[in-house]
Amino acid sequence: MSAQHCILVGAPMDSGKTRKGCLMGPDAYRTAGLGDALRNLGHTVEDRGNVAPAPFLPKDHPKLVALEETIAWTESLANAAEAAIGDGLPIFLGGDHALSLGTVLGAMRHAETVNRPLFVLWLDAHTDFHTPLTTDSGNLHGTPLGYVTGRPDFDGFPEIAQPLPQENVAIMGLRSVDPAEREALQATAITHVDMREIDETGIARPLAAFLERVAAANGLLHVSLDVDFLDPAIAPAVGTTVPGGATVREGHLVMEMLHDSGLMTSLDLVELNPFLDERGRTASLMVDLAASALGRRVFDRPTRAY
Ligand code: HAR
Ligand code: MN
Ligand code: MN
Ligand code: MN
Repeated sequence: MSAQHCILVGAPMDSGKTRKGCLMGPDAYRTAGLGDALRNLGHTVEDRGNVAPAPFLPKDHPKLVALEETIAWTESLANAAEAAIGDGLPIFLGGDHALSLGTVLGAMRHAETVNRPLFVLWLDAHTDFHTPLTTDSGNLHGTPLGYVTGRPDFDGFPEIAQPLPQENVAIMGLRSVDPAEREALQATAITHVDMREIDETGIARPLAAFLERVAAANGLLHVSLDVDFLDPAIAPAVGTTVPGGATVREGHLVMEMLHDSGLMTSLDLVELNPFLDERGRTASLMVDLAASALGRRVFDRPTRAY
């Protein structure tokens, strides 16, 4: 993969749930040296600073947390994402996972413009497949995959003209799925790989199969990396820790395979809560994973037979 133009887009969004802190994420990634890590790999890096939400009027809702603010972020991030994807490889620095309501929408609009199919790889302990009606917590960070695949009841959000086909979505790392999500997801063609499957077969096989499908369709690939995909023992800076997550090596292997595929066209780094971190180690690990996705490696892959 040749040198890329990496575009950092800060999305200090904190409205997708009640616990605060993800708004510090973009600055933590900058402090952890994301820009230099990418420059050291030979890429050019442009930091576009932080996006702000469109103007909004907060209202109380009986269940949903910060609905108007989340809609406002979705509008501004969709525009920022659509523009950035046309200019290089955007890396969206979250911010909680509700930011993907906007970034994936922007990627969908761009894909439509260039007339190529969009695929989404969702690396997460959770499916984030709720609708505003099915969520029990009221936290909209649990809904972005429901939104972009065209599930109903996203009143007030930008309309999804052409939903993402279910066949174009793969979720990997699952270990916390609400009953309503499980039931809805099982009726879809979305690829869902839980931690047991990763234990049994390794993560390389399902990932390679998905990447082959993206390549065969000449697709664009948006990758959404939730900190809680990783095991909390190595990535404590997240509000929704679930034990039994991906190891450091499983995380890097995914990123290295993404780099080798040459398919990734946009990347979200989400749910980092620096207030919960330990001496910056989660932010640093996420920076290292992003570097692997952009070509950092120990050696080129050996071609020898063992
Ligand atoms: N399913 C739960 C809910 O809807 C937890 C969702 C957690 N989502 C994130 N992003 N942290 O994956 O409340
Ligand atoms: Mn465009
Ligand atoms: Mn998530
Ligand atoms: Mn999650």
